[in-house]
Amino acid sequence: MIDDLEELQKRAEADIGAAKVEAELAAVRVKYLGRKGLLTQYLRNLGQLSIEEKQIRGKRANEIKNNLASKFEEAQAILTALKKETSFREEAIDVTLPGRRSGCGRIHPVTQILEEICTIFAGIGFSIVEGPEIENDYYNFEALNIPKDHPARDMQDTFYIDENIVLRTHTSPVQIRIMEKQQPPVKIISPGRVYRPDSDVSHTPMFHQVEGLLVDRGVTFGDLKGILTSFLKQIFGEDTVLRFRPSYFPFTEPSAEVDIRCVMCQGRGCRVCGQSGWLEILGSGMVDPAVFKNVGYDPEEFSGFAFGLGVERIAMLKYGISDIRLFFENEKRFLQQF
Ligand code: 2U9
Repeated sequence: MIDDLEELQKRAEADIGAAKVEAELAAVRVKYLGRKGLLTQYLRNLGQLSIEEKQIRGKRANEIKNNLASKFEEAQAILTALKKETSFREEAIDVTLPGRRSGCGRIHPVTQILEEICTIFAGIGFSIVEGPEIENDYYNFEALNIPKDHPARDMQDTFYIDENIVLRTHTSPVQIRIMEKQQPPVKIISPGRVYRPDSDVSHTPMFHQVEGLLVDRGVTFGDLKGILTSFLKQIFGEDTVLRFRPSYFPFTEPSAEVDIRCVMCQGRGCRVCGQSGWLEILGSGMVDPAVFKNVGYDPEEFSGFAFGLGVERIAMLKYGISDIRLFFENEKRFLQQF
């Protein structure tokens, strides 16, 4: 029996030594010293022995109990210290590490081009005006001589909010609103977001336009050519070659599209210009007399020209980007190039 007691002590000491965390140590304490613990039971069973045996074994068992109690205390102190040390290490902040840089923001490439276009026209004496992105049928279509049955009114080309309210499909309504309020001379550009339900490599449902309008007495197609030539040479370079090609818009007559010699292949023909050697850059024309009548200008007294361009398209051609959607994905590595 006494050997069992020594054996019990040895095992208890081994178990204490093996406990790696406080919870394990607590389990070992219950195993030996708990109410149903091995040593507790041993002490309880002493009553069955003779007085002499009881004295010897009882004394030894109590010695072992006290010894184990202090071993538990020591182990407990070590594990508590270890836990503290581990948490200190895990939660430690290395104040010598370099800080994390938050990175410096920059102007979006589309905004850069938009600002560049505005700066050029401001330099030629145009004022910059803005207006609502949600428009009614009259300002977006009717006043611009786009009748109800015109293809541009088709549901496919316009986001309708209801029968009368649309997301503007161009910034022209801004110019109608200005002309309603003031008499010529008018010399304005209207930059801003416009909306059309199109989506592919060269169309997004929202894009940016800059439109321009110059109205005065005696404005001619020659003025249109002069101003747009000056603008395109400033934005694409002094050597830019351009051509004016007859076209049709409901709000201008006559109308012309302006092409520049392909910036990728210098006119030899490539994928970007569809082998034609030319790139369509903007639309333009002399303001249709019907539009002047709608705003109360006398078309006999005043004439003017107007033009419109897509900002993303200019940015794509200037930077050689083949997919317009890249501008709106906000991929940092793409944006950081500009
Ligand atoms: C008023 C009268 C006339 C604006 C014009 C264009 C031609 C044109 C397109 C270019 C590419 C739109 O962004 S795009 O898809 N625009 O071709 N815009 S003339 O004419 C006006 C504007 C306002 C009062």
